[in-house]
Amino acid sequence: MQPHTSTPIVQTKHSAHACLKPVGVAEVKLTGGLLEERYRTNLEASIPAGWQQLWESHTVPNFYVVSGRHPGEVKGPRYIDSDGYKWLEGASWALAHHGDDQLRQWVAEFVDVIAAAQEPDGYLNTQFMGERTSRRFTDLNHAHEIYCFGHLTQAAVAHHRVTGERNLLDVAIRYADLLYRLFGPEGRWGTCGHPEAEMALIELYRETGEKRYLELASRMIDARGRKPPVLDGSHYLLDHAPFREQREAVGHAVRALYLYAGATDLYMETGEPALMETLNALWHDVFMRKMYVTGGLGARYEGEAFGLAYELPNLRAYAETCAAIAGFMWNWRMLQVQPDARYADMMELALYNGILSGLSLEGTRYFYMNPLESRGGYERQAWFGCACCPPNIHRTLASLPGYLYSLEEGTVYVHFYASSELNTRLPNGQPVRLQVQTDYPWSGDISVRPSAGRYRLALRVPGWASGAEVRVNGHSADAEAVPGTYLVLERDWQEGDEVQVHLPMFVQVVRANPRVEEDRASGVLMRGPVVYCVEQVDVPDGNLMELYLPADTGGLEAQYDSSLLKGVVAITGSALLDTVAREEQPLYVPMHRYEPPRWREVQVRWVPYYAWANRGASAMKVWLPLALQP
Ligand code: FUB
Ligand code: ZN
Repeated sequence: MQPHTSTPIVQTKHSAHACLKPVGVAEVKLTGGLLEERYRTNLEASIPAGWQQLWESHTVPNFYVVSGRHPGEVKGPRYIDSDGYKWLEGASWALAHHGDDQLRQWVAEFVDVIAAAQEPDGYLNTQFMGERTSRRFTDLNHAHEIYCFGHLTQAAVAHHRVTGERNLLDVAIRYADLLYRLFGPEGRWGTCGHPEAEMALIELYRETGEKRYLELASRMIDARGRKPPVLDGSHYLLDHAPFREQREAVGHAVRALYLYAGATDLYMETGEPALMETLNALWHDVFMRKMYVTGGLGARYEGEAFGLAYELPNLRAYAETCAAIAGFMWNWRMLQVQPDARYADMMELALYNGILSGLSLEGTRYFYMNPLESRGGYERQAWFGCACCPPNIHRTLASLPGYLYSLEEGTVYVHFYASSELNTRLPNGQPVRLQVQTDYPWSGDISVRPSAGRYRLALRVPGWASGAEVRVNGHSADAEAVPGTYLVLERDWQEGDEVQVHLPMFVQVVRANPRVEEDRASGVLMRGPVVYCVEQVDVPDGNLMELYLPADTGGLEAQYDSSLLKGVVAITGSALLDTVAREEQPLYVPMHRYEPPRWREVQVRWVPYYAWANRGASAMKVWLPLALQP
């Protein structure tokens, strides 16, 4: 299927303050490797099963009820429509490469009933129609109406970009126009307790050229932190201070991160320095003080919220899948503003760990919380009463091709390495084709074959990749591969040229800043961007709770095993087991009676964190205490 328009996830083509310009989801084809496998599983298993779940959870039936096509009642939580819209966004991106008739039919059916459900004035929310109409916009704090509009609009933009059809876009436009009448400059101050519409309105502006949507998004950001408050003045709703005065990430993590992403979209259009000052401070707080080693965000169960700086419990980590995705979306926007590799590093960390962990290997079960430790019994589920995470995975994986590359005048940026083909045009109209071959992240060897022509290739050298090397046709590149930067190669490329990137993949013990008290005496194994964990099933000779990481990990071996967890590099080697019978000891003893561990060496296997809990609900640990004693 040929996309009708260009198919970027975030259309920065005309954004004056975005250095990078996007490539379309349809312009990149994943051709092999882990990301392609996850992408395909999403298309073949997750999205179809998601459609069934949307029926069973009453998400789709609600639209049939309010449109008068089916009798019955509207059911579900107030944000349930958004689950359907997120699925629809994912299904629309999927259509960019997957012209499957069945999927197209589901999308068409859903779009049709959504349009039929819309009120003549543009309003659309199954939970506030019919006898509940009088409650429209009476609870901006918690009702999620504008949030659901945001997801509708993101789905509509994706649907329009991929299919060229206007029917869903027109629904979103009618609703956006109603919101503009109510909350625009002629209306009252209003915004949603759950940000999301900011990003969506700005994308709608980019898709339609209608400035009022940008103006409304900007006004919704300005509505926060007013006195008297437009919302409830709380940290939870990010209403405690005007946005430009916020410096610390607080409150509900997904709400906060969507707000930051929307404000970054606004910056790309306006270039207002005060916005970037705020965004830089918030970015530093989130990614330098409040992020798990897996890229997970939002430490606290209470309020699904950010904790204090360095408050990162492992067993009780909340780390909602949606929050890791929201962080990924925000970093993508920061990266478009300025091609600084640290944003791509954070995206990659989240993708290979805290996002992929949200989906089971067979593709139909999900984690909502992504703890870094489990005592056993924690498993993925087929759906949730609050089902925000599953369709967030659908849309993220379905749009993955659009995240691999960006463009700048005369430059192609390669952000993420995956076997893929890029077919695009530079902003000056020059056609460019790249063919990338790699087994990344299992291997750090990457071959890039550019099509002929004069242009620059900007290749990301990940922050962890000490000793990286880049060669062109077998000769060392003139520029040095500095970790945490883009290495730029400018040439008159000839057909048959090959760039070879070598990122040394070695097993590293990673330690946390000592301010993360819980991880102070612990280490985690990483290999490239992949975080490893140990599951009890891989410690046959002892209790995972008593396992320590030896001081010398030089003997650990990393090997690809095609029969394990759909094919992963596993790490095997010795660890130390404390053989003191701890359960018979008192909880606390005076120092002089403390009995240090007595070690026994055991053979252990570490597996990628994203793949845990796919062999039963085993106990699991990411961080292991270091055997540094006595
Ligand atoms: O409130 C809607 C969604 O449900 C949020 O994004 C998630 O964090 C969960 O609270
Ligand atoms: Zn979620």
